[in-house]
Amino acid sequence: MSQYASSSTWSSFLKSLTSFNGDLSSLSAPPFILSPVSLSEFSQYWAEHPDLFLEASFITQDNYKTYLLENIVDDNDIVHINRFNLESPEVTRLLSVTKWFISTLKSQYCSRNESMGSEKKPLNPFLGEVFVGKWENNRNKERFEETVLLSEQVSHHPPITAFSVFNDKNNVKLEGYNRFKATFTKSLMLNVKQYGHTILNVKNETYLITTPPLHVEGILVGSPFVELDGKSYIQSSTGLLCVIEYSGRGYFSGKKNYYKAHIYRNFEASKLKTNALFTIHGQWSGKSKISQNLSGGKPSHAILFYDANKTPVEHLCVKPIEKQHPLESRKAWEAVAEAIKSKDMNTITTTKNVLEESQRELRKQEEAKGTTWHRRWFNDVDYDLISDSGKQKPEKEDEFIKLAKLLHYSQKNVPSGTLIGEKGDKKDNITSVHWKFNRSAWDDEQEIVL
Ligand code: CLR
Repeated sequence: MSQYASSSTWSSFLKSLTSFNGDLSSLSAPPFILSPVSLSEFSQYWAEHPDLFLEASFITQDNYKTYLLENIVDDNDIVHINRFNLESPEVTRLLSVTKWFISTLKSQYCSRNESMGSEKKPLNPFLGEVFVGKWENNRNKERFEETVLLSEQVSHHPPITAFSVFNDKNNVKLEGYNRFKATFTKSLMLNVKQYGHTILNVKNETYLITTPPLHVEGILVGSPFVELDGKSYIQSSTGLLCVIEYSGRGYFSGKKNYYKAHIYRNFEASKLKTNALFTIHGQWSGKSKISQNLSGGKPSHAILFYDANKTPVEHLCVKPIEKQHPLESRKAWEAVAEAIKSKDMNTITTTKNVLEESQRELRKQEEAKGTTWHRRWFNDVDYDLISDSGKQKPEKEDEFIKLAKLLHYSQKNVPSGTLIGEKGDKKDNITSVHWKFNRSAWDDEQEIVL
């Protein structure tokens, strides 16, 4: 229990949650539960293991049989490893991408608990806020070169963050966007549905990645933490598919942060778990093991696949605040962040008001001029090919359309991971607008530097 949980400010905050209207920015929470970090920074969690982010690009026809296994070997597993049969570079690369994806989860969902003692309410990014930086990969500079992160707040209400992570040297790039909807249960648990998707591109292969629903526990006692629910998918352009199922303590395992991932030859095969080629299971915040499914669906001996606690993160390098552009997150929020750190409610309110007031002023000016805020590096593309919204439509060879077909994935603005025909997809009048990265806009960027 947090030392603040019994305070009167916390109990009146809890009371205010019972009339929550879905808009988190309208919740005024006591200072100890406020984070000085903006949501626009969360995009960095996609690559805090830059070596794993790039790994699939090093798996080739020549090394696919041994590459992954050499890198995961725990001494005790040697005898079992030789029995693994990796049939193609495509399969090995999907296993590698799965390992990287699992490695992102601890950063995405546990890092605030580690750095600040609990999950906290992040700063709500303003429209046009950007967060940029790079991983310099100094430990293996020759091979890795630098990986760049670009994150841009493309919508304020509702909050939508678009992002891109790319490594030009190795031709690996990722792009996506995220939005979420949150509701409180009667027992004051926060249920969160994520919207949006991410596409990873490794040389000639692409992967469609969906993000799972989650809930925040521990709010009553003042120490919130995240647990993942439901499923997420990694659909490869080769047809191969990884389905990941999440559960917390006491659902289908006694452990927190538990998951089970199955690798299938394709979507059809995924209808039967015994069709899985490989099964990976464990805790995404701890150890995971992998086994190969032998004929008849019987798993081989499971060997260590990934250990989140033995693989330290590499933090993004961000310019010092003095060198940042006014739209850069840490620069724009500097005064508010300082006030939050000193837990001074009055200064928090006044500094926040300054920022919000100048945003309102900008919106007013735009309205008067009949213009809208110019998105820097991302475009909203309308995947509804029938109705005309006046927005940009996807190109013929669009990767998202191609991958969505393989996964029978809904292209509508429904919770991430919704397949065609599932609840949500069946509703009418849902748009199909998704944010796409515009690389040439970044190449032409004059004002914001890394
Ligand atoms: C944002 C996108 C990231 C993954 C991710 C991780 C944790 C989520 C966050 C997203 C959205 C905001 C979130 C957070 C956990 C808690 C926080 C839901 C989906 C809410 C707003 C905090 C509520 C504060 C309580 C004190 C009530 O890639």
